Amino acid sequence: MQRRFWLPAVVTAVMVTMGTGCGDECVDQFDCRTDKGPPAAGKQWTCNSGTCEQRDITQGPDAGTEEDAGTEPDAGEGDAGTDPEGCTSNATCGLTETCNTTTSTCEDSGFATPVATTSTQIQAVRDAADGALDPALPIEGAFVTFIKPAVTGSNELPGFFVQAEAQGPALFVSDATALAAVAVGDRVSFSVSSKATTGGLRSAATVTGTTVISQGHPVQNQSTATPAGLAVNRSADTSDTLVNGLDSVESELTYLTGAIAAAGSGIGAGYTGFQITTEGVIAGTANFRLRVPTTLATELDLIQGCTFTLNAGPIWRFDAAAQPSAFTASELTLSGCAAPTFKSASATSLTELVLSFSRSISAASITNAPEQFTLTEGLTISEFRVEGQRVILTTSEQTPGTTYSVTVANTVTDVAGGSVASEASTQTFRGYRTPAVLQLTEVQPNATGSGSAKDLVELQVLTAGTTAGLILVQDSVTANPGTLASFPDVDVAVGDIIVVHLNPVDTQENPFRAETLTKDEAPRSANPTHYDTAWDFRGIGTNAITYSSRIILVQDAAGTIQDAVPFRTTGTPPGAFPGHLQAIQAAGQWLPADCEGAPCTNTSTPSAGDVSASWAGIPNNADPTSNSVRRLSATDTNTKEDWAVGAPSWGLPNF
Ligand SMILES: [Ca+2]
Ligand SMILES: [Ca+2]
Ligand SMILES: [Ca+2]
Repeated sequence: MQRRFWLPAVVTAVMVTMGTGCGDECVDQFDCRTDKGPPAAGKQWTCNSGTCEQRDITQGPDAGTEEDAGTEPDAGEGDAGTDPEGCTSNATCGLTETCNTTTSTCEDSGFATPVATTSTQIQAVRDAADGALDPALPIEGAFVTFIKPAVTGSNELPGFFVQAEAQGPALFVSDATALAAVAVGDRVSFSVSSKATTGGLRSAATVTGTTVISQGHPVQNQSTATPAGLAVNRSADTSDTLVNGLDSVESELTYLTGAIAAAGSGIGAGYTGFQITTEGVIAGTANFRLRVPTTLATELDLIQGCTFTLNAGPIWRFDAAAQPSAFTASELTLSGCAAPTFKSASATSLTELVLSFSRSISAASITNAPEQFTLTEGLTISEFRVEGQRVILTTSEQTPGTTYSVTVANTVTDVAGGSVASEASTQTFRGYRTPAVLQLTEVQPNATGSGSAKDLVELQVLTAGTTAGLILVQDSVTANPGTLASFPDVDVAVGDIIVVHLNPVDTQENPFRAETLTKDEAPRSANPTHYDTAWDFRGIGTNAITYSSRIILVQDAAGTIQDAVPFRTTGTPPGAFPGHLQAIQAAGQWLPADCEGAPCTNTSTPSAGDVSASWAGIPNNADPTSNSVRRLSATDTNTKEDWAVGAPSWGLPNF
């Protein structure tokens, strides 16, 4: 149970506009409190037919989380107040009634101010000029319809919405003290001492004397439900009502069903907006968007094409744009989103398998993981967890390199209830293998000619394993072109040599054949660019080395650099070169670690170029017989002394 406050301060403030009926002791509970003092513990004053009575304070759960709110089977038949089977809480009575739990009957709440008067009071605040209100304007007996929480990344004030009648008017209250005292379903009174308008939305910025009169009213029920709440189904309303008529529906509690008509876009820091279509608004428009915290859009994986139901949310606004809003998953129901597809499976350790899907997966849909994820070769599952679009399975111990398959049952669904498409439910993966560790040994950066003359990079295997996930990079992965090659899944042994062919001849008549099974799988006799003593891999598309001053590096799937070398030509390196050099120095991959205590730049002493290996002198239009830049010894000192230009040895050890 969270916060239940009874704030006694207000009574005089709200008394201002009310008088006591002739001959009666009271017209409402405030009279009683003023005349007779505070009620006994656990009691509250009510004014019953002009007489003050103390009654038990209703302690029902908040409406909306009440298990039987709105679905109470016997609260729907006609007059809930005279239901022979009786009420169980205020949530099963009419809005202006309370449940007498002693007699199980709904009774008039005894609060004298008619809801129409409360609406007039709300309208008076909406109509007031911005700024301090003197005297403060009372609002008596309004219902708290919705609480707007603080949202990560947004500096908008949290607050709550009040309303007395389904057709409004409504008001947002951003006073923090009042917010701490109320819950959805409360009937409250307070005085508004300052009013603000932000982005067109009117709010009570400061209120005093917040009093909770009664609690647990079924305010979030639809206005046509029994018992009736304040949420109006506006699915058939047109933009004349919802957008052009925004002043008349702003902040009101709304039920809305429709479709997400476009991808999400920014709609204020921390929020994502989606153009929507409904029965009444048939074309998407930027002035009519469903607004949700970005974290909720991610949690629900909201995408174009989903059908949504906003169960009860306020109509927020920004100037002329109407923004029906939801803040938690319980407020928004999704269906009809594109079915999730099972994209891939890969082992990340001998006992862990990661499955990737196109949409966020519902953890609740996984009720029996061993039956819903079936594995071949006797592999079993002991645990699972869901992280957005990934499902991580704990498996029995895999055999490294063995090919397995995993099939996902169509009972596994995304967060909107869509089944994993059955036609794409099986993926293969190989038992986990240690990633190989590679060292750069030889580079030809200047093979700009035609025919078979292409840039080459040679590497040697320091630690056996798979080359899957390794990448060859120029400068950094975020540079252009950045990644020169993504290595295939090949099991390599210590000492193996790999030759990466960048932008190779690769036509339909003469396709480049990368090797994944053996080093002479594509023999030189039939593939003249290949080396039978090395694994021949290819680069990405036409990516190749830019022959100026550049970093060449190899890194693993986790982003850890395995080896890196800064190469320079003559002349001043490109402006970005020192930054890339500093990055590999910081990663412990190059020495000196700095330039005499300062970052290495093109003007430092020594300069960035001075500490780099030189590949100057390599001829233009080089071919595989031309001089290359090569590592000189097996000892990697991470300095320029490790490298020199000279005769090539492609596919063979350098020394
Ligand atoms: Ca080969
Ligand atoms: Ca190195
Ligand atoms: Ca070599």
